[in-house]
Amino acid sequence: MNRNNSIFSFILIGCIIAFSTLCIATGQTNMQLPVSLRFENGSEVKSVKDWKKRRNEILRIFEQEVYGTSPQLPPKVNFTIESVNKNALGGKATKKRVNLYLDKFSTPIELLIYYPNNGLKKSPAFLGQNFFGNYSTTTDEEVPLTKQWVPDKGGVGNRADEAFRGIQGGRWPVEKIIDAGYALITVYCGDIDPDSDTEYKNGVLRLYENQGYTWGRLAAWSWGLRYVMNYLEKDNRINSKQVAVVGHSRLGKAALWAGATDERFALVISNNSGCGGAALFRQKKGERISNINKRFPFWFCENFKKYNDREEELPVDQHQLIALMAPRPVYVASAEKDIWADPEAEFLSAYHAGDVYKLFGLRGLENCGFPKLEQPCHAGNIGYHIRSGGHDITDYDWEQYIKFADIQFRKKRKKL
Ligand code: GTR
Repeated sequence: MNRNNSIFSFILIGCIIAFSTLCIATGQTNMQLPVSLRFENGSEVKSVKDWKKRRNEILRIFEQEVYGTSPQLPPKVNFTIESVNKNALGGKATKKRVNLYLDKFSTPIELLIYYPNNGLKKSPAFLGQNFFGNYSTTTDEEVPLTKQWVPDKGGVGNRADEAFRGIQGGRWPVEKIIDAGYALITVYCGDIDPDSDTEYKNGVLRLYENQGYTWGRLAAWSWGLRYVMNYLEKDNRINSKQVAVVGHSRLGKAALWAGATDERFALVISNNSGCGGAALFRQKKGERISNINKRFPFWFCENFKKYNDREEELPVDQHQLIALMAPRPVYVASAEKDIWADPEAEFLSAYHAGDVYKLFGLRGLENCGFPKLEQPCHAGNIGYHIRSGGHDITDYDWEQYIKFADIQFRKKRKKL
């Protein structure tokens, strides 16, 4: 290569990098994304009324091709109150343990609930699943070890163990949440269905076996969150119109699907949810469909395997999953070093959900662009931030969720 050629190549590569950086910064992409505001028959979606029909088309595709079909929720919620401590966190909170039962043979779905003792009758709330059992979220010995199967790192030999108590406490800044005036409800995803290919006989999949449902584990966890919502509607200390569903990573994927399938969730928060969560499949820079189907063949429905290395053939992409939340607020968060979840793909998908919000006369991320680290975008109805650090849910993330929820819920609270 002569000198002129190499200078030319150097400039060309520089221009390409600068151009793609600019595109991401403005939210543009040259990926061919499936169009949300066009019906399957090709006609345009022009009004909110049209969108309600189009929404069903998109929901059905996600159900058939990605997450699988799930049963209706049982009409009744059976529960027992296991304990109440009105003087938790030095008197700031009431702590309650509630067990939900799907049938008399099933193992309970155990809820650990903290309500703020701030004199308000009903509190807005965050509901989130945990990875290893409620005992892993706290050093508080009043919370029993889970009796369910736990994955490696959550106990010993797949059984909960005292030595693992509180191992994920850093992900649950209860005091911060209580101080901000929110209740917190956490539940172990494995109480709903174990995160394992071989242990599924212990969860809700067994209850509905041989009834033709195609759900994978993510849909089962989402279904469980919805069942918890049935209970929250009966809990007189929770403002069930202001429940934010939040999840990290695989549980962020489940939180998004719960928000898409159940409009009772007033705010939906996906933390580092990546592939099968907030990230656009078509970006193909982080975890791909073939990777996730290989490592976790039980998370999605069987049809989803058709799209291994064939992302373009999937009739939907994740900006449409985010759009299914509209007009409710939704929040996507990324972490700089979480390349596997692909922050750009998470941002672009949140950005491209904006056309549906616009139809409702609401703002998405159009005035934001791909932000710098620790510069959250909270101005519209789609929130986004990217923070420094890796794959995790941190105090910084929670602080942003609280701020965004404050803006969105506007704190219309009744006094006792
Ligand atoms: C990874 C998986 C991701 C994400 C993550 C997690 O191994 O590839 O999709 O779900 O696990 O849940 O921590």
